[in-house]
Amino acid sequence: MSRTVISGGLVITANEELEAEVLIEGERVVALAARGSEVAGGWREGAARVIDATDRYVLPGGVDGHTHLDFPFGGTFSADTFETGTRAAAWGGTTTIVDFAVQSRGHALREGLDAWHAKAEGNCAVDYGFHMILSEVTDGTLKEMDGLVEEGVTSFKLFMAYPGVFYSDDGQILRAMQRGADNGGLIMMHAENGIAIDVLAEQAVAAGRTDPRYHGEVRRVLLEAEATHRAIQLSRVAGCPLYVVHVSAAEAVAELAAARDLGLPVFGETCPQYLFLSLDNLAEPDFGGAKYVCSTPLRPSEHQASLWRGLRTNDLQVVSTDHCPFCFTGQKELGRGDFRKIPNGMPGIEHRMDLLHQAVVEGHISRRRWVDLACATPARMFGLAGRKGTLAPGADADVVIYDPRAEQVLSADTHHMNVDYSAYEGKRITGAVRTVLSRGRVIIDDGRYTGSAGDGRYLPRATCQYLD
Ligand code: DUC
Ligand code: ZN
Ligand code: ZN
Ligand code: ZN
Repeated sequence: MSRTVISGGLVITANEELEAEVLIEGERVVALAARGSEVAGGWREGAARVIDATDRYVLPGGVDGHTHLDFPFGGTFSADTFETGTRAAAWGGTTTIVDFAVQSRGHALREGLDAWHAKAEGNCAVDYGFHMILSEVTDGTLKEMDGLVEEGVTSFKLFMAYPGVFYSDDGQILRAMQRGADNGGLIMMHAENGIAIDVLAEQAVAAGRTDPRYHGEVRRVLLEAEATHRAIQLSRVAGCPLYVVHVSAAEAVAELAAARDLGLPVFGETCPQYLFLSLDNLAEPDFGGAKYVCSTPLRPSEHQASLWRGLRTNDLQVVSTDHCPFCFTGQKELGRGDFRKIPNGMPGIEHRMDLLHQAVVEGHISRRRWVDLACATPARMFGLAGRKGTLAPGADADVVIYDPRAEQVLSADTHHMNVDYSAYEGKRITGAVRTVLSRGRVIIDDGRYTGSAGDGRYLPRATCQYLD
């Protein structure tokens, strides 16, 4: 079996920092040994390859628990395919994604899941799993949930937003939660009161307020907080854990914190766009605000302090991207004259590790918390513990060699996502991914892509391990 040794770096996991060398055999991490030790010297002699990580961090590959590749929205599809999106993920040090398969209304979960397998299989640069979006909760789909959990699709997203499209009412939500309590499936919630939002949106457009900024204004903070509160209470009634996706408002963080203070199994995720961008971006001229239209929306910058605090206090546990890119030309432009028609979503799969390193540099979080939020906890949350999110004997050899002193400027001219703008155009980042291994194979080699479509494998997942 081919041996690789990663030598000279600072190994950082969620739990520790070690000046250690990492021995990889085949697809797995086999052992760690103190830097310069006799044991490590022996490894280096017998290795097919020694990767020098001097002055660099050695991290577990990133786990992005929330992506939408080739995702249908508003009559168009997100611009990254599984091929382009997972390649961009690799460039950014993310070696595992969990994407959302979608049930179409009137159709079985199985049909949606099969369709997503067909999109992904043979095309991915990194390993991937699926959550399932429930667009319609019926007796049939409830029954199907059990089978999906058995086969490794162990989490289900429900929407309190988008009436007529993805929306579930409280009764449907309660029934899906009861099923999750029973079969171990984790319920993920898009928590916004979509019924009220649609009223406000219609009133805004009728009054001529059609620009992108009104997307942010009608999707009120209170309506995220109210839905978050309601989702928590429904999960208590059902007796199931709850994972709230893309939390953006301070008031929603407060709901989660209050629930967690009661000891409830309630979790929250936020995304880099809510930490680094704000409602002001939605007011950029010449329809430029459309680039920042996503839901939940970007908030006034005052909300960021609560999000950072939540990440530090563990009232929020995960940072994922909600990568859902639409090109400005031809896609975002569908909403000129009516912000409701702007496809909701932003690109981000490539820069989560970098933006969170920037947060380390700026003092918002520690290095270990960076790895925890981006690698270890999403792996445990979504049933991939032991294999993903850590560097320990037996884990998949998904490794990122990170240069913490490099300087880079984010730009659409240099990114690898298949989208014609960057949400962070011109932003300076300290730190950069240099080399990436996926199950022992080097797929980014000091700034060169050496992987190929089809390297990535499907990951059947266990149920949530966060409470184990
Ligand atoms: N929610 C998501 O999580 N992604 C895209 C659109 C949305 O509303
Ligand atoms: Zn059908
Ligand atoms: Zn959502
Ligand atoms: Zn999403």
